[in-house]
Amino acid sequence: MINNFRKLIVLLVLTGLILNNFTYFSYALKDFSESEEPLVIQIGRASGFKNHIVEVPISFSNVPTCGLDHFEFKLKYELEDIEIIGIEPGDIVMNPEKDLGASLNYDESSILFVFTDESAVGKRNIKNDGVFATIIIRVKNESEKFSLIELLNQRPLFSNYDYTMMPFVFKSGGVNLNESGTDEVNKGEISAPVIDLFTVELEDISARKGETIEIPIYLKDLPDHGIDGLSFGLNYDPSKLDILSISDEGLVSIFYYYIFEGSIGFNFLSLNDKITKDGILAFVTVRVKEDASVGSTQIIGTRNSTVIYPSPKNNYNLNIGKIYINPILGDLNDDGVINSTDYILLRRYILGINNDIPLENKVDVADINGDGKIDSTDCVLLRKYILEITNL
Ligand SMILES: [Ca+2]
Ligand SMILES: [Ca+2]
Repeated sequence: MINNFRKLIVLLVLTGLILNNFTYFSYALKDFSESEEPLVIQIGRASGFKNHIVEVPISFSNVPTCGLDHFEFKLKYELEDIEIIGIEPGDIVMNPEKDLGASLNYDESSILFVFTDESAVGKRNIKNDGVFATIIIRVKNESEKFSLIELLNQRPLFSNYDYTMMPFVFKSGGVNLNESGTDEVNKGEISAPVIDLFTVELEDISARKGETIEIPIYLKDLPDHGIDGLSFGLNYDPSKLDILSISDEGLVSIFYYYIFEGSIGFNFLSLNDKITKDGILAFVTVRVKEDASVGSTQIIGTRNSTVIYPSPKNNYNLNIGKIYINPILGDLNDDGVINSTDYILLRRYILGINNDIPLENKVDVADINGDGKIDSTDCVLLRKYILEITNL
């Protein structure tokens, strides 16, 4: 009897839950149908000449009465025309520091916005029409063009608290690149960048073929409040260089990297303490291949993505250097080995018999004792080396 009574209670509770959920769901649907027009996301327009700082607001209208609990959308912009340097949260976002995030992806030249009501009980749902966020932009180019900012169609979603998807419409905007602004809000102004950029830098370096060198990656001009992480990539020519190892200098608590056919990807995170002091972030140990051609080889930097809100100052320049590949000392004909042919070339060169050293900068290969002159002393030293009497 008691058991049956318990079963009845369980059944009643379950029925209650199901009915309750069902009612809740219907309510959401009712709410949804009440809003006749879909949510409209209007990307604003601005005008500016080169180096002007302009503002493009993203405004919401027809916000559903049930409110927006979480949403995400990605906008595409023209990387060669404009530079996105910051985000200002709009009035309709109650606690932007907690609920709003924005990041830039340089590979696809997009900006991603994510809003999640972190109260988790719907307290900060967006219920009003108005400006959601303003994009702060520096005009990079001058042309007759209107540089478009529009939805990048990768599954944007707008949801209410009950996971009901809201219908929406995006209206694109952008920046007119050859006009000074007319209306007050979007008038372009020449001003210093809003964000202090810090610098990630690799200096130019020179190395001989076959030589192994350590290239430092510097952090420069870090902001006083520090940075908590960054990610970037380096592309190099794998026919000329081998990456042997990468070591961090202990500035960061989490350090990831990968090396894959001509590119290195870095990811740094500082979990507890931010990095506040300039210094060497890491060393890349590179071996210049013996058969690499003489000349400079560039290391090209790529920035994959950067969070620009809520930590907008994690934005940086990436100054990437070159490696000048010098020939091997004593290898006058640049064939990768030092032998009697090189000696003969040097001897004939000194005697003025011929000028067959094929390299532009002869001092690089022929000045064996490094005194800046090519003379009989170098000849003697090279001969001793070939006879295995001395090292170079
Ligand atoms: Ca040679
Ligand atoms: Ca010399």
